[in-house]
Amino acid sequence: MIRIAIQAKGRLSEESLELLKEAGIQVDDTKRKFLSQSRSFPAELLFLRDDDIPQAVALGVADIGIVGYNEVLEREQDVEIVDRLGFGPCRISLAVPKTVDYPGLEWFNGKRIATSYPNILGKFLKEKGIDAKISVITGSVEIAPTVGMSDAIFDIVSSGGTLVSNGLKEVEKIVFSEAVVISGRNPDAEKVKVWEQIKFRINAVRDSRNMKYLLMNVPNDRIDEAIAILPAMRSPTILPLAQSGWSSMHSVVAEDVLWDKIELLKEIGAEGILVLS
Ligand code: PRT
Ligand code: ZN
Repeated sequence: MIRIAIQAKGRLSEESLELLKEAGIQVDDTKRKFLSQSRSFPAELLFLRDDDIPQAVALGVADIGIVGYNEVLEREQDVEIVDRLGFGPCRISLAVPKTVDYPGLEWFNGKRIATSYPNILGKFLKEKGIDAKISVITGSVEIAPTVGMSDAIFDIVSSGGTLVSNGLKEVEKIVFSEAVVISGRNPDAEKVKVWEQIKFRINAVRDSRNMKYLLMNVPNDRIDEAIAILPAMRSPTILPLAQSGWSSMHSVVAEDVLWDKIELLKEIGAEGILVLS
């Protein structure tokens, strides 16, 4: 039995649950408890605050965890990043009041910076030789300059809307984050085997999210050109149609190039094009 720690409630919890569910690790989340056993896989889910996930994994309370990379960096626990998941993208940035005529990092010398990420910020300032005072605040960091608690902030930014509505501007992007999978340093062999299974499933789910299944009819004398347009995972599937001179072609195509490929396929005479998720 492998134990997976995920965020109980917050920005990463739904997507973490959804990803595990698509990977065949389902729990009855309507009755979400602190610990829930999966009905479909030898795993149990431990629901925690995101702040506690790196430590839970480092201590072996959970075997693996899904958490923001920002928390992994901040908590400085002995864990390994084994996979990047792509959801929950954000950055941790330095922001100053929008009226500041910002000259560069030296502006922060002698300033007070409010943050919930003192370790990451402390290291960064030290590395850059900036002498600033760090004030640790756990919530609503963005209001600190307005109420006179700090001159600047170091906080998570996603769309940037929160900064703008608090009269701040982003001046330095320091860390880029996304949800990651972490594991302890020395998992036992049995757990590694189960984890490899989960990893395979997660990768398959993640890959399929960005892929589309494409079906079309192609004149037989243009098949070589169609294959050149559509290099699939191995190569496209081709089936003869009842109507002579035509074949049906099936392939898997990355979403970001799908429409360009379809234009090229139309130019070589492909018809009846269908796109499936
Ligand atoms: O209760 P718990 O401790 O588990 O949750 P939490 O409140 O500490 O974290 P939560 O649920 O807010 O975020 C979980 C994780 O989501 C973070 O650790 C990041 O990895 C990731 N993430 C992605 C974000 C954001 N985007 C985000 N926009 N975390 C927080 N924000 C906040 C940010 O703090 C700021 O207040 O959203 C605001 C900025 O958003 P924009 O879009 O206005 O720039
Ligand atoms: Zn938290």
